[in-house]
Amino acid sequence: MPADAPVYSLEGKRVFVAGHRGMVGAATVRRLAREGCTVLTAPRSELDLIDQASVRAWMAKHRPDAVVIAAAKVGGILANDTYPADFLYDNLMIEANLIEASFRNGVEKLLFLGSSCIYPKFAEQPIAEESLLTGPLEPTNEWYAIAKIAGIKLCQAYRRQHGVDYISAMPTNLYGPGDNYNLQSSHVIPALIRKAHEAKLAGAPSMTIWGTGTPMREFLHADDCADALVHLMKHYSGDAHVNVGSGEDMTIEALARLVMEVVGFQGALEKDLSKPDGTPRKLMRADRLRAMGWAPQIGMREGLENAYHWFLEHQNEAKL
Ligand code: GFB
Repeated sequence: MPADAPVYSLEGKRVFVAGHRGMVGAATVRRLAREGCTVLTAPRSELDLIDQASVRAWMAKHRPDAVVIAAAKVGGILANDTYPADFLYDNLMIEANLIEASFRNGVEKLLFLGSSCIYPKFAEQPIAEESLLTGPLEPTNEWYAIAKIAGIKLCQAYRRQHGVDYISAMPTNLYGPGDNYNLQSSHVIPALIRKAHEAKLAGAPSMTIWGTGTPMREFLHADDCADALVHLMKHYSGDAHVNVGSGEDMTIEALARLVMEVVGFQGALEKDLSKPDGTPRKLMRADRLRAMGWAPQIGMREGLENAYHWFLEHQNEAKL
């Protein structure tokens, strides 16, 4: 079968997006609008993903045909390093409850979302999917990584034991509309956008980045990620997880200078060496997804301009 042959049609299906209010979930809901399917979402008041009984009851009542697990407890390097119990427990519960209740209620297609941090700290770059579990993890986010690795394994286990079509995608560092702009819990791109913006408004002489600025990171806009997830739902059925990335990375310092350009802040760059660098690099191989006919459409400058515009439009909503 050609790598890009359709394996599942979303037309007319009821697709539950868990985590629809998050950056990836919201982007996935937007992207699914083009697929002729009915998108189901549930507010926290109606569905507590940490509670097994709540998830089982909701799934039995609504019985979706397909599920996208975009719900997770997420955060940047400092949040992961500060709240290990929350990142491990919450993510284990969310994925276990959703995958088991999906099977219990006959869900025919499920996509589980992991992260590039599942790979060993010093994995050979670019990182192939086969690198999983071949070396020690990055200590600052091993808790989140172990939870996400367990999610991959749980999907594989249900596929092998029960023959269900549950797949896993491993996105790289994501950014875009709906991102978290709280400087303590956010990822690097929203943090740098906010810092550059506030430094510009204040006429500050400089802005500060965490760490040495030498680590390298790959980035993908949330709308590109959502497009890749829908592509995988339609074209992929296998027990191996699939990397979802742009295939290009840059140093944090180069990123900071690009953000300063986009925001229009001309000050100096200071470095707070008391903050962790984390893993030195985590560029992923993209050939498996490319072979299925998918490639990203949003470049870094266009993506950063889009993210900054969203930040300016939603400053009162963004988690500041
Ligand atoms: O995006 P980030 O928090 O997560 O940090 P990771 C990326 C790099 O940017 C690190 C540096 O080397 C940070 O030290 N950095 C510089 C900053 N300035 C800042 C800043 O103001 N804020 C932040 N947050 N970083 C995460 C994992 O690792 O990757 C998560 O902890 C998840 O679990 C996510 O997997 C995708 O890329 O280091």
